Parts: sequence; structure tokens; C-alpha cells
Amino acid sequence: MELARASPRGPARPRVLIVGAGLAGLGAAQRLLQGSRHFADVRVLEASGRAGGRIRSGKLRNKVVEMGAHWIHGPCRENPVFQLASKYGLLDDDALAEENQQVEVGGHPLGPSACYSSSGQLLSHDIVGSMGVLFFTLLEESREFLHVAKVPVPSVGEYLKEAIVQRVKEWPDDEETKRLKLAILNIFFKLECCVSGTHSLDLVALGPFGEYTMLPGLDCTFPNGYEGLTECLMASLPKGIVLFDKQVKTVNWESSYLEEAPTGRNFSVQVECEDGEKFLADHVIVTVPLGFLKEHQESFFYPPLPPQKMAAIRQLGFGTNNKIFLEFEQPFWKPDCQMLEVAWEDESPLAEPSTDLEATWFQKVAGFIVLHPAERYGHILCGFIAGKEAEFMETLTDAEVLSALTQVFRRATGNPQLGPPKNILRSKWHSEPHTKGSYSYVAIGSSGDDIDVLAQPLPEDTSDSKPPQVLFAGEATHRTFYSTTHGALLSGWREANRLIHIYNMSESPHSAL
Ligand code: 6YU
Repeated sequence: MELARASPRGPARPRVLIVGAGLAGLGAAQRLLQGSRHFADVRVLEASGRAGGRIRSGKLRNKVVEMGAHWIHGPCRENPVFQLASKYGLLDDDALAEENQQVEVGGHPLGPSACYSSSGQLLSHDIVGSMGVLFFTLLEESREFLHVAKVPVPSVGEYLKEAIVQRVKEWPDDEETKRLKLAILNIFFKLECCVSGTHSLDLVALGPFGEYTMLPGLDCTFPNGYEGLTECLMASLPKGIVLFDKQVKTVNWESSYLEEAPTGRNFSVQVECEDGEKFLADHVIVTVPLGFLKEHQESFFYPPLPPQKMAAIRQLGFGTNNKIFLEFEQPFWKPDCQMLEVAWEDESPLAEPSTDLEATWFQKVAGFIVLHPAERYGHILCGFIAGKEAEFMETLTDAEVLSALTQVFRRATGNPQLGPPKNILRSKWHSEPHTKGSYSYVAIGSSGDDIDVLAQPLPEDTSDSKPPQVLFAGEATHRTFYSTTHGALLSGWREANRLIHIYNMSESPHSAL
């Protein structure tokens, strides 16, 4: 194999370690190995026993369900996850249809839904629809403060609530109807908490909210599981380059480590694993989730991260969104129904939420999606729950969750005989030691600049032409697509391209180096 010349910016055959085998890590590995002849010495260290990270397909008996990422958000030409999934033949005809890719919907509009009140009434589509229109109109407005010098209030939640207070004054309804409308509006607050992966919209910063970018295309799923994508990526990599059960404990950088080998040379990075094994590298791409970094940033890097990066890790938000899959013998919903919701009549977005998690955690379930088609899934509902209640739910047993949700369905449908689900499967993302939550958001007190600071490679000072030693990828490092799989993949490609560019530049005859 032809080796590249050594250059002032790096060795002839740079050694790269990637920490984490999620989409960012696997994407970076594939890009380095296939995108440049300089990179043949690449290894991925993965803490768990599997690849995919927050892409994880599970089985509810014999049905494939998604414990993590669910949809390709904005499946269109610009979406690299959609492109890869199409290339690997993982999508069905509907998802691939040209019309689907052009739809500008800003998400996945669900078809018919059934919304119940907590006193057992099926609510009219008119009242639920009108509250949906109001909520999403205000939410759209809250994206318009991106380049505004002074925001009226710090958070999306406060903005929405202030606007709702004004609207309520104009409602001609009696007090009871007003209360019901507010209870319905609260469902949309909970749904948006799931979308943003936060406990409360009061924690989501208003100014940067509009920076998250939605791609066109009708959100689609993987008929045989999202994990097919990581399997294809794994199959495209040389065997044995991903090492499992290798939890990295410390990334030592800014040093010089002599390799103990006959042809040993010096490396500036040494990665130490929990099992004591040490790996030397010229460059390490860290793709661990922000939740993991929040918990371990003090000990994970030596020398410690610069203060600005530490602050970005502290300030950016990382919350929990969990899923609860429930399989029923028989559906109690109509065949075309896509979503079930409950409006809790004692709740309002304008009132303080209950802090008695044990008594009310299940009221935070934002809604239950009906998995379609029934021929594939049978009768499965997928409940979404975010925030502290989602974290509390993780501490309960399956039987406790199943019993609480059975009571919810009985109360909402007004049918005390309604049969309980026959199976349950749920995610516990907050308890996952290598993730510690679901995904990132821009929290009050932070901004998109913090995302860029997090993504900045180290050392910061490149004045003496030092190549980057520690690079950062992962969904939380993508300024406009954070919290998504395409954000994760693009971030991995970004860091791989950064290294490729440096090595390509250094051998270019026109290089200024
Ligand atoms: C999407 C979707 N989706 C639901 C739920 C979750 C997520 N996402 P990884 O964590 O994958 O990999 C890191 C690896 O590092 C991992 O394997 C670790 O084990 C390993 N590691 C950690 N520590 C280590 C150590 N010390 N040593 C070695 N290894 C270590 N995205 O596109 N569509 O439907 C959903 C959803 C329940 C949990 C999602 C969705 C998020 C993606 O799953 C996630 O971003 C990527 O998989 C992350 O890949 P990665 O490689 O970065 O990390 C305005 C505004 C609003 C903003 N939000 C709107 C978007 C809505 C987001 N979507 C929502 C919803 C669902 C349902």
C-alpha cells in the first residue's frame, strides 16, 4: 500500500481513534476509510456491546419497534440518512416517492386522532383541532426571535404562555369550556417537550429556537427497523475495527507518548479504557452523548477541557424522552386512528405542574401513536413521555407502568372493563450509563454558539500549525440539526472531512504549510 509522505501537519499514516459507535462514530469511520487513502489506521471504541447507540430496534415479541430514533426527519435529497437508507434499500416505496420528499410539513402530521378527556369523554375534532392550530401558530412565532437583539422572555414556554393568556381573554366560552381548552393545549406542550427532549418548554431558550432547521419531506420509518442502517454501515467497515465493551475512561491529550514497538513513534493522544487497556493515537474523534459528557467531563479529559467548552457542556440542554410500547389483544381505537391523547382536566399550561411524580407521572404521557400498518404490528400503541416523569417511570416495574396506563385508558374511554395490554416494552434512556438521556436542546442560558464551541477541536491554538488532537462529533455538535440522526451523521462526516482536508492540504504542491 502506498503511504502518504510525512508532513509538517501530521504523520505519514495517521492513527485515528473514534469513541462511540453511534451514527456519528460509524459515519466518521466510513468517511475516513473510504474518503481518503491517508486513513487506513482507524479504530472505534464502543462502551456497550452493540453498535448504533441511540438507534436501537427492539422486539415486542416478534414485532420490530424503535426504542430510540423513530423517523427520518425530513426525508429528502439533502438528508444524508435518507440518502444512505435509500442506497442500502432500507425504505419502502411510499418513503421513496418523489412527492413524499417534496412535502413541506415541518414534521409528521398525523392522521385521525382520538382525544379523550380525563372524565371519559371523546372530545370533538373541532375543539382539539382549533387548539392544535393555536399552539402550532404560536410555536411558529416563537421561532422568529433568532436574530432579535432582545428576546421578550427567556424561554419558549414563557412566550407561549404569555400569548395564551392574551388569547384566553378573547375566548367567548364559559369557564368550563375554557378549562377544557387549556387542558387540551397542555397536551401540545407535552408533545413539544417530547420533540425537544426536555422536561419543560420553560427550559428551552427562545432566541435560538428558530435555528433548528426542518428539511422537507414527509417523515418516514424503516419497515424492518432503523438498526438496518447501522448494520449496513458496520458491514461496510473492515472487520474488527469496532471494539466493543471498551468504555473510554480518559482521553489524555497535549502530550507525547512513545509507542513500545520496534517501529514505535510518538503519539500526542492516549486513550485509557475502564478495563485498563490503553490506545495511542494521533487524533481522537469523541462522539459520546452530551448526557455522558455532562456527567464525566471533569475526569474524561486530561488536561481538562478549556473553560469555554466546559461551560457549553454545562449550559446546553440534554433531556429524556422515553417510549412505552403496549401490545393489545384487540384495539379499542378505530382502524384509521393514528394517535390517542388524554386531556387531563385538572391541568393547564398556565398552572404550575404537579411535582408529586408518584401520583401523577402518567399524566405526562403526551400521547400514544398507533403503529401502522396493523398487518405488520398487530395492535401496538407507542406512548411518549418526556422529562422528570419519564425518568421517574424508569424506576418503576413493568407491572406498575402497565397497571397505571391501564387505569388511564379505562378512565379516558369510560370503560372500566377495558382489557389491559398483554405486553409492554419501554426505553429507559436516562438510566443508560453511556447516554444519560435522549437528546440535546438549546437550553435557557445557552445558544447555538455553545454548540459550535462544543464542536471546536482541540487544541484551540492552531497558530503553530498543530493538527487537531481531539475532535468532537455527535448530534449535540450540529448547530441546526441537533437531536436528529442526520445531525449525528453529518457531524461525524464533518470531523472526518476536517482530518482528510488537513492531510490532503499538507501534500498539495500549493499548500502553504
Ligand atoms: C431522528 C427520530 N427520535 C427518540 C429517542 C431517542 C433519540 N432521536 P449515539 O448516542 O447514538 O452514539 C454514541 C455512542 O457512544 C453510543 O454507542 C455509546 O454507547 C458510546 N459511548 C458513550 N460513552 C462512551 C465511552 N466512554 N466510551 C466508548 N463509547 C462510549 N432522531 O432523527 N429521528 O425519530 C428520533 C428519538 C427516544 C433516544 C431520538 C431521533 C435522536 C437520534 O437517535 C440521535 O440524535 C442519534 O442517534 C445520535 O447519534 P450519535 O452518534 O450522536 O450518538 C425546534 C427544535 C426542536 C429540536 N428537536 C426536534 C427534533 C426531534 C428529534 N426527534 C425526536 C424523536 C424521536 C422519536
